Amino acid sequence: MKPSEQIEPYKPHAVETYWQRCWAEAGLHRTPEGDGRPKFYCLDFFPYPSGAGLSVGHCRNYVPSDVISRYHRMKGYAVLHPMGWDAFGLPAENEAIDKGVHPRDSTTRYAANYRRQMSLIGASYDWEREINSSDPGYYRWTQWIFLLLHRRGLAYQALAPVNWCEHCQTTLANEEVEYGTCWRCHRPVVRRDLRQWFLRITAYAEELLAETGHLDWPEHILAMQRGWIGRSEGVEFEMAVAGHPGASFRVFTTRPDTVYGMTFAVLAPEHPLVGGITAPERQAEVAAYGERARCTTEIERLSTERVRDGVFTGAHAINPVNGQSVPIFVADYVLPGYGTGAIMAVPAHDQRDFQFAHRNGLEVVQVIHPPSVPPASRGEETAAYEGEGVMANSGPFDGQWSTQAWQGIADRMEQAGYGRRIVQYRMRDWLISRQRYWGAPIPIVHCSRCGAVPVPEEQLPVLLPHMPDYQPRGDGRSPLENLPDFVSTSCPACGGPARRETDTMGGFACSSWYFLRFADPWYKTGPFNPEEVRHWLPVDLYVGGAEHAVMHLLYARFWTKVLADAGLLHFREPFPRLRSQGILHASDGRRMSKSRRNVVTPDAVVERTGADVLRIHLLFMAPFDHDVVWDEEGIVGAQRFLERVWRVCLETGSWGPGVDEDPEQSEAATPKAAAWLPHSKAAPGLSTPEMQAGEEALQRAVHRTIQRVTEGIEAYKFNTALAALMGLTNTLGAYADQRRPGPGSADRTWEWATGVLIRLLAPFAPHITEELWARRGGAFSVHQKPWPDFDPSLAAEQVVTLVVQVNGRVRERITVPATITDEEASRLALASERVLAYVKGQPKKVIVVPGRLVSIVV
Ligand code: ANZ
Ligand code: ZN
Repeated sequence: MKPSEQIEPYKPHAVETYWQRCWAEAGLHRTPEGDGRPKFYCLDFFPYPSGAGLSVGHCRNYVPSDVISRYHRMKGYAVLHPMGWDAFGLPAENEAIDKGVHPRDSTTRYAANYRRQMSLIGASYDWEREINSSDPGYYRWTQWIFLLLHRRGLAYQALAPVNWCEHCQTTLANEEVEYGTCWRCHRPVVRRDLRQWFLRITAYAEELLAETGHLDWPEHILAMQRGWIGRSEGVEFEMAVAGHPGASFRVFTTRPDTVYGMTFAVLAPEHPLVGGITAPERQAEVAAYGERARCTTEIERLSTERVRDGVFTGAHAINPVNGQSVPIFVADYVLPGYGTGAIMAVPAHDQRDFQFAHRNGLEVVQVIHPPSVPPASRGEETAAYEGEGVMANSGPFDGQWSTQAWQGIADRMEQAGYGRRIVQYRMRDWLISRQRYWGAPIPIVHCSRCGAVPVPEEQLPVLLPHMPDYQPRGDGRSPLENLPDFVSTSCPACGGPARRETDTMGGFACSSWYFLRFADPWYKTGPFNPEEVRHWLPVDLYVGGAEHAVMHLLYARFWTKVLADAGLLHFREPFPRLRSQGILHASDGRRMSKSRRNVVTPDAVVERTGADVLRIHLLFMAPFDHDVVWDEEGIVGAQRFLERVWRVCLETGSWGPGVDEDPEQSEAATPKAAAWLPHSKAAPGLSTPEMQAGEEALQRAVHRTIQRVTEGIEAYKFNTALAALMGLTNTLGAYADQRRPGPGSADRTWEWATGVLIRLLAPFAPHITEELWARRGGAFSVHQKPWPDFDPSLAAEQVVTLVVQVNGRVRERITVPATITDEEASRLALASERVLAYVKGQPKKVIVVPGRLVSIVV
């Protein structure tokens, strides 16, 4: 398409600032009250506002969720698209310490900056519902839910070996330990025995796991949740310690079928029985080993790369199925927090046991072998055989298939009364207390007479006192301990002197229920307004990254189930549908991070190209869920596309005045309407059969585009939706070049087609489309116009049958798309085997009559 000099160039910045102001003034993104329309709740993960601000990586989340929200508004839904700040917690506090500011000030400032940036990229949040989890009006309800959990026996205090980050001076939940390191500072986490608050998420393990089968979530996130919950079916049985009357320990195994192959047993170094059964001369060695294990991260302990070492206790255990006695070792590959913290070791069938046996010269007895391979003679194995097979060396079970023996041995253990089948979950209870300042205080008072007493509801919130100096104390206790006025209080039960709990809740508490608050953030009499929650929840679409797969997403599901069991919610899964965007790496292929100086901010890009171009670029560069590298050069493609749209839609101006006016007059009077005149090929008012055919083709192209864009958005395939819009823009350009709408007889098809283009593009590029809509005389706002419908029969790909002649004789008929080019038609005709039988070598001539015939002369 030739550029029209008459059209004023597209100036994104002026357009974008202008319309952003109009939208804000008109309250365009305010959530509609219940008005009979179906609701659509589109939610982004709760962001923690960081000082670095948003990068274009974050925009890969916020732009698609904005497209979805805008699309649903045009589809006639009442849309709730809110935003708020996960302001409490370790990330915010650590950053504030680094910068020497108070987290209250920094999170307020950073949140304002996030909001500015989100508006800059045209995100259509309902800012009236903005929430901040560090507001007392919010966290009083976080505390309220804690008390509800406490009342229901789901919050408890216990002394347990817990994850401790020396650098962050706090305990961490298991979910916050990544490969043995702290999720915030990435330093190794150690184990410490501390009295902590736990939430009994394990009580919901079974449901949390089962429900993953009904969630419309990305498969890899479901797999991570399932793996984390970690269900194992097995048998727990008791083993007596020889020579220690009354001493026994239980082991958990998923392979009771291998019990006759047990050649030793292993206790975790932390196992309570270790001290009691260790022979006196071995005590020192065993204690030293335990000390070393304590400093080893869990991931190292489990690593298959590691040398399996351990120490002999000097004691023996009795295998209950055959009465054999086996040596008891202490080794760190057995973890204290899983199963019973003790195992029966079967080196022939468990690789870790095999490695251990090899290193310590222990016996290997094979009890299962593949049918075709007889049991190896002792000591000849090179690796554990972990599969099924035929039983051997197993007394009455010899010759059985191992899965049958599994059941038989489990039955026998249960009948004899020393064992039972159990289901074991890998997930542990959620450690919620933190020895840090920046969080919601745990609403508990400790009384020497009454114990841990919940703060009465009417006394909530337990305010987090302002502390200019809030740094960790260095002794593992919360800085709130420094405030005698906070600590000393009276017992709500007996009125006697008491101490307040000084631990705060980990930040994941706040994000476990925020999605309920958005339904009515002004509600004063409870954490959420039951009526509004009934209307808006559950969330229809949740959008966010995979990094929260086993933290936030698991916790929020847990709290939802507890609230449902308390009769407060009508659903048990908060996010039935989740979509997860791929990661956007910096152009150096690494994660964008301030320390690497490779962060691209939306501000910088918007400054250069405008927000709509950034949006299109982000959506078009890769499928939504693919990881991708930021490519600044590719952005010119998006820029050219929008410039083309601009020209195509303004070229005729046929919606404005002048459409029905005398062409001579309108040229002078309305510059907009004059724009198409220089290219006009058709005589005014003339309508030839070719023109009609062109119109029909355009109509079909438009219907096809509506279908593709609609389906693209619904399937989160924004790039293919955009490809369809680019195609339509080109079609329109070609149409305009070939044939101008006849002045005086307005080309209604053209008007309609360009109007549809603007509406279809509106969710993707909200500013330019608003401007084009207005310039063409459309009423504010294009975002409130209905989404175009398509006619499936018109959207269907048109096909035609071409007759293929060779030297004037019909040899073949081929069915091709109606829009096929002449080159493509002749290529297809010449590719046909039937045709090739008559065409040897280069044909002399190929003539194509579009829609009818390919004539080949040889
Ligand atoms: C004997 C055995 C023989 C085992 C065999 C496996 C294969 P999952 O599937 O993850 O639940 N185990 C039990 N408690 C453990 C602990 N605290 N620390 C480390 N390992 C522990 O794993 C269950 C298996 O892991 C159990 O079954 C046990 O080893 C080991 F051919 O018992 B098995
Ligand atoms: Zn840390």
